[in-house]
Amino acid sequence: MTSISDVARMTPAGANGPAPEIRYPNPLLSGFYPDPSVVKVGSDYYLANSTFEYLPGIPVFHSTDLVNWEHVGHVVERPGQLASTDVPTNGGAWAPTIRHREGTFYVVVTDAMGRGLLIFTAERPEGPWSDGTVVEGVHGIDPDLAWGEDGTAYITYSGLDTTSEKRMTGTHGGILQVTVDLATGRPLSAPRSLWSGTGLKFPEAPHLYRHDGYWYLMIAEGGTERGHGISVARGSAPGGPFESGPGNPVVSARSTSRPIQNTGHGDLVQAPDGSWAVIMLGVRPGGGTQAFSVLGRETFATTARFEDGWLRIDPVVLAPAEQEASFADDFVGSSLPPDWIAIRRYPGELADLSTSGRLRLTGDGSTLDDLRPVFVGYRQRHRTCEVSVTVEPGNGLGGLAVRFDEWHHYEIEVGGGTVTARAVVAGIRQEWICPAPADVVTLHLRCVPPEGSDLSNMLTCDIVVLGVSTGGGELTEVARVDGRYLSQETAASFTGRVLGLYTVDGEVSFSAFRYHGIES
Ligand code: 6LW
Repeated sequence: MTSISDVARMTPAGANGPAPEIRYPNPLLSGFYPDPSVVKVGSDYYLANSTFEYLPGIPVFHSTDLVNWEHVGHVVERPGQLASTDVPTNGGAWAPTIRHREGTFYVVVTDAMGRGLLIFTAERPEGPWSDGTVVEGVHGIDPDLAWGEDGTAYITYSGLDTTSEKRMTGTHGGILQVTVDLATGRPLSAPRSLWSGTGLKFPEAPHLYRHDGYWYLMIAEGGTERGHGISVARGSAPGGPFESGPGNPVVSARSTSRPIQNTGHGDLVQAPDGSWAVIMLGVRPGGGTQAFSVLGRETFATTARFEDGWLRIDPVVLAPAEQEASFADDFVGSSLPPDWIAIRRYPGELADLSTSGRLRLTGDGSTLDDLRPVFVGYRQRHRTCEVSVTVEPGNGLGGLAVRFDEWHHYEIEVGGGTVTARAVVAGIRQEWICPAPADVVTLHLRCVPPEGSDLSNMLTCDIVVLGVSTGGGELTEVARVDGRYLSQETAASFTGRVLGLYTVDGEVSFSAFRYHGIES
């Protein structure tokens, strides 16, 4: 197995350009971990991501080397911090910025289509974090927080109003800035326009940095799809004026055949050796020509440097830390590990772990088509993976699913003596039904590379195989579905695939959850 230190020594042939040095394992965080923000506090680093409608929200990771990251907590871990209960899909926690000043950690974030622009604070990055203070009257996404030399707090943001779903289709106000009283959330100035990029669509993800006498404004532009990139400007004050740098966008995978695409939306940080790194989002599409990103937007890292007073950022290089990884949950603790997530509610509201070795979920009639299914999930982290769980449905109905959102999900479920595999794509559904082979069955979900060399196979990303077995026996395949419909490009949600256990009716017992992923 390749170790992280082996990865750090490898230098591959570069696709589209000279081979860059590999300093960081990539992905840095596999699976749906978009919009990363990072802060250095002494010799410690903390990283936060968007979570949208999933809870707990905004995971916080810790590292001392920017290479190995440990999940230490969540900013959002109790009701009321976000308006998550009824938030529409793609609403919720969008694009946090994590910062630290004078002993306090700050996360500024938009609760899109929810509470609006929020400031959370904590004494420790693990939490507890505050209830969140609304920045009244400031409507935008991707807020950044920076302090001027006189201590003035600047919130710089992207002028897309997500206060309601309707407004999302409105005009884009470019990069804007207000000064704020962080204690009350009260804006102290009217929104001012700053440099908004080179004219590409969706100028967003602004961050301000002070370095060597300049204030640098780094933004993403081009949209969060294939045109995504990062552009840089500089000025002599945090409020500008800013002058655009040479060679913008300074990093983008657009129109290249690099394995990591959509690179952009990043945050700059100084590595322990004094060099610079940008932590940013990207996707790993699979399949020919258009290609489909089933894991959603993940977190990557790349090297950067200041040259002639300007920030240069190297392309992101694929360098998985390990070729294979496994996760098992035998449901022995009193709560689920923090990697489990749920939709518009907390896993703890759903999971009954009172019998060691079993997770019991009690259905309320809602299905995976609904906004708040009885579902606890684990992010798919590898494009090729195998998942299984043993299910005892009793008089209920429940199963194993791969979900992008309520309009896009594939699942296999058992109940009433029947096994049903189902594919739902944009509300269009197909079912495959067979008799249940036993009262207790193991359900399987595999994401495998497409077989065969005909064009339709080459164009797609993976095949999702849904099957059933009993007592450790052979798997009976119930359905095989083209995976491209559960991808960033087709589902068009901001999240990624989540593998999960769900119950529709009755009390269903799950045991021996297994995930095995292979880099492919
Ligand atoms: C986020 C924006 C973006 O607010 O997508 O890629 C939006 N960047 O900056 C949702 O993640």
